Amino acid sequence: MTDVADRATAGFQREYGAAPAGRWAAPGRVNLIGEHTDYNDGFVLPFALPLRTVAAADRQDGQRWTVWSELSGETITFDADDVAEPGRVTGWGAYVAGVVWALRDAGHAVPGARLAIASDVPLGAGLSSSAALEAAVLTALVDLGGLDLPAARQPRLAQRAENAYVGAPTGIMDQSAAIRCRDGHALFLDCRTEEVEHIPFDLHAAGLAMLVVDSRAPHRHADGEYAARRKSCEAAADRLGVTALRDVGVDQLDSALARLDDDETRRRVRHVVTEDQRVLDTVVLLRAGRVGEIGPLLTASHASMRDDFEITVPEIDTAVEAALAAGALGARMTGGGFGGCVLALVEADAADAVAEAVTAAYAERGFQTPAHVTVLPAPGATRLN
Ligand code: GAF
Repeated sequence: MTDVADRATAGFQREYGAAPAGRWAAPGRVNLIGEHTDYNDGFVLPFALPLRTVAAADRQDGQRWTVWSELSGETITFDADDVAEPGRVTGWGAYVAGVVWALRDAGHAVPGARLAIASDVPLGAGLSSSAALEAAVLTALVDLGGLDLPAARQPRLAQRAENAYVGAPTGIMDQSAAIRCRDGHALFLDCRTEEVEHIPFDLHAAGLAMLVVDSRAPHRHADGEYAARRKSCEAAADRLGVTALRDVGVDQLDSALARLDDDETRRRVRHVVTEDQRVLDTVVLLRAGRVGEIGPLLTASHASMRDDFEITVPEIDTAVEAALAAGALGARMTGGGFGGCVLALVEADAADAVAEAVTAAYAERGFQTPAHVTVLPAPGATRLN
């Protein structure tokens, strides 16, 4: 297939009969560790994928936005009235309109624009295609309009587009990854302060590879279940008298659990509190260059998502078990859950064998054949030449 930036440029040229003023790319992500911790003010450690969404764009007069997407083949147009309040633009266009709405709502003079969008980030695989789209459009509009919005403040705005315009109650991890990640590094993000540290993550030097397996599991009730987990965490924080579950340390976990009266809530809290600690422990190992030693933390994170947070599905658990049985150093589901992808940390020369073992385990259980790829940490959103 042609390069994604070329496809966006060609789409722009065809739709609008001119060359774009520029092209802006933003990546999908995987999360190395720290799941469902972001909306609990906790810690996450995602890295950007070499799969990107590209917006080719230029300004147009007036408060009008015209957007072509290669995925649907449609061109949509909306104006200032449509972005006066959330809800008027729906479907994929809502992610674009949401960004325009959030920028205007924050007081920015958003330029009218024509955009053409192409993407290599698969939809529905839990690799944050929506944040990649938001980030590509946001960086394009910020540059085209010369808006005063530094990169560190952009994720909150893109998250607002998703929460308030699209209506998905996500945390800030995916937008932060799409915008702030660096090549060769994982992004250690404190979701309360939004402070980041770029942690070197050199798989190659360690003789390792990161295998990403798309479970191909249909997202079952993902939206409702995500919202339910978030609610239950917020209710627990309330009952414990803390701002967010981030404020409960692992050393306080037992006493916190003793103050909660139902087992399900106790398990949800245990996941979040121990997961925050696993992120911190992973960062300590990576800072010391001990990449190969993070495997057990990844696997423990998976067990916690499976048993305590209850967000895995049989395809996902099968992929993790098969990868570990075939020699992976660690494996876990990545992303919001109920489908999506599994990460397996493997010796570089074992990647194929581990992938084959997962495929064989799938065949045995009659699941749809999974897709797989090995990835290295890539850069966040950027303007292309
Ligand atoms: C989804 C959400 F969008 C993120 O904010 C995060 O909560 C993640 O699920 C789970 O860690 O990707």
